[in-house]
Amino acid sequence: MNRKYFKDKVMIITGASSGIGLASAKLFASCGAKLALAARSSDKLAEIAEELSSETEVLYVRTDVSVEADCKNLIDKTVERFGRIDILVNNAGLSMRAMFRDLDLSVIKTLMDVNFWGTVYCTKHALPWLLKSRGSVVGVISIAGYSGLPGRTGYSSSKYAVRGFLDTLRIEHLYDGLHVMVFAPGFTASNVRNAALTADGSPQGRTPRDEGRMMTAEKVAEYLAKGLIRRKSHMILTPIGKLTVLMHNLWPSLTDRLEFSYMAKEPDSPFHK
Ligand code: NJP
Repeated sequence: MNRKYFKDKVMIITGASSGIGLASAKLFASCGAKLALAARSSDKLAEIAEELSSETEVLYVRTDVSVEADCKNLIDKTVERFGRIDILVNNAGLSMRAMFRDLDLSVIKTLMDVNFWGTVYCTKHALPWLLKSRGSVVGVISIAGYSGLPGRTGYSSSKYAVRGFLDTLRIEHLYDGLHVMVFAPGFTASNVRNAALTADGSPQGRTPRDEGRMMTAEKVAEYLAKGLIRRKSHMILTPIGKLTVLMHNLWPSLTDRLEFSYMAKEPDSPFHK
């Protein structure tokens, strides 16, 4: 990987307090990027910024991406500090686990607010700066943004929506030098399943899957770096993720049946409640 590519680039990472965002912050700090880190947990961000400040310049901004004013503030503070923006990684995200029939609709609203609107707000306010720098905007979506994931209606909808938004933005700016990447990790070990909302909107508080068998967040961050350097439009990670997307496109009905049986076998599956 050409680590020099990131030297002195000004990079915003949302959801930088944990998982993929945190691993990315560490990787890009080691490459010399100037970082603006965002999340709601400002205490965690303060610790991370302190740790990374031996390697690079780091700003952290407490941000709830579901609040437009917070996203605007994040962009304003970044420009105030660094004078430009080269890369925006819309990574902050929230998942869920429940059947739609049992679901309080506020859960879907919350997921759309964080995953979709959070990406739209940050992108809207950063766009003039990204156009100026001919920079990159990334949306971290999911395989569930290509193929419906049962028990995750709100999650799949929000990630499909981000894909539609960014794929369209890319075409609008095809000849303006803007790089737009839709980035879909597969199952990655992180806090996402602990934080996932259940039918009534309370966090699940545990993971039903074996996190030890998943891709690491550090590996995902490496792929993110490669995608940025090559200015790729789409990246889909993990063999099962690639296979799912391919099969969904070629044999959608068969893939529905396979997904049903795969997810029905998940421990404590909401299918059986
Ligand atoms: O999850 P986790 P990941 N405003 O829970 C932040 C996608 N993905 O690293 O606010 C601002 O460790 C939260 O910070 P805090 C996934 O959908 C994952 O796995 O302090 N920030 C934390 O930093 C998501 O888009 C897998 O609680 C908010 C971060 O988001 C991205 O990868 C598979 C926020 C979540 O860190 C990173 O998730 C896949 C808000 N309102 C896609 N709400 C996977 N892990 O298997 C949350 O395909 N955050």
